[in-house]
Amino acid sequence: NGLHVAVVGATGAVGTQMIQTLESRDFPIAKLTLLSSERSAGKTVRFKGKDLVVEAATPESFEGVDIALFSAGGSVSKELAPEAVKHGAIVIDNTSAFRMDKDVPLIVPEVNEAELKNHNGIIANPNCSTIQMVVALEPIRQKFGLKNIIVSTYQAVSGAGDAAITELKDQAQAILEGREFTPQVLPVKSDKKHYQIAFNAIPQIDKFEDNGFTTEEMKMINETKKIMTYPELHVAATCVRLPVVTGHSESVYIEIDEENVSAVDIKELLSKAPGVVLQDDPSQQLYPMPADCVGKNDVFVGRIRKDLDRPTGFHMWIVSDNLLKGAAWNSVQIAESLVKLGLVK
Ligand code: 11C
Repeated sequence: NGLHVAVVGATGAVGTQMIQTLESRDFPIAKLTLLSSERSAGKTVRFKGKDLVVEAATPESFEGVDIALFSAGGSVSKELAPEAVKHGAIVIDNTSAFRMDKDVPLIVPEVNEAELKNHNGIIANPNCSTIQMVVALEPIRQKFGLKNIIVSTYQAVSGAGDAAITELKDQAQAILEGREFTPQVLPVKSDKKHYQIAFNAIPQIDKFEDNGFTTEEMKMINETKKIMTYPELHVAATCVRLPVVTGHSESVYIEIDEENVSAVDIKELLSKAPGVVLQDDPSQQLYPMPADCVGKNDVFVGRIRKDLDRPTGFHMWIVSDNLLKGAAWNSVQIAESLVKLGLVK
């Protein structure tokens, strides 16, 4: 009894978390197929006390699969997600390959779960930094209206994959031991220059676009508007990479529609919001930090305060495990929603 689930990118930073999340949520699985590139095929991964062998992904791998979770990079998704759908699977894609396609729902269950019923085989999982922000801001939009978001991010290296984690650790060690090193991965492996990440902050995540924003910043802008079905919303983002392994943080300034709303009103609202944990007590120095959020599925919010000059302006600090709510947990949560809504055959 249960579903045939496939994980594509099973050995990567997100794929590993997807498998652990499927296990910890006790998702109803009859068969789990683990897929990867040729390079990682043959490795074994433990699931529910058994070692499963990872196979190289081909179009035929999806025969009989009900749900396929993809996190092996955009080009793999572009090539194999349509094949998986042809073979009858519903694809939950964690890459940016299909996110802005009109007929692909871009889902954060706390915000727009109902849109799952419009899917045509592929469902997109948003970018990690977008997800945690919309989970915190959608309840505010619903209750008080929202017209402006200005966000600066403090993003962990695991967002850039295992090679970036290794680079941070190796560099930190080299610096402490007084050894030379050559940055090779961050900010973007395929870009012209690479910079030190250990003991540094890099204001570039993904490549630059012609408008001066990076692709990561444009993802936050465009995906937020799509998820909230709110094209006129003003969103501006500055995305920065920090020497943190896991847990993205965001300093967010918003302007709401209603006047006469207090910081206490926002705190009360968020204390009951789905997927949100309020950690906000300056008298106790209580606020979210990435080190406390690792391994947790929630979005943590604190430092909520009213702007000193603008009556509709508020500031806050939003932190979440980028590999879980930002990726693996949101994808598995989408799968749980599909089952709950009776959308899986
Ligand atoms: C990062 N947000 O932290 C990126 C990683 O579109 O799913 C996720 C990229 C994506 O580097």
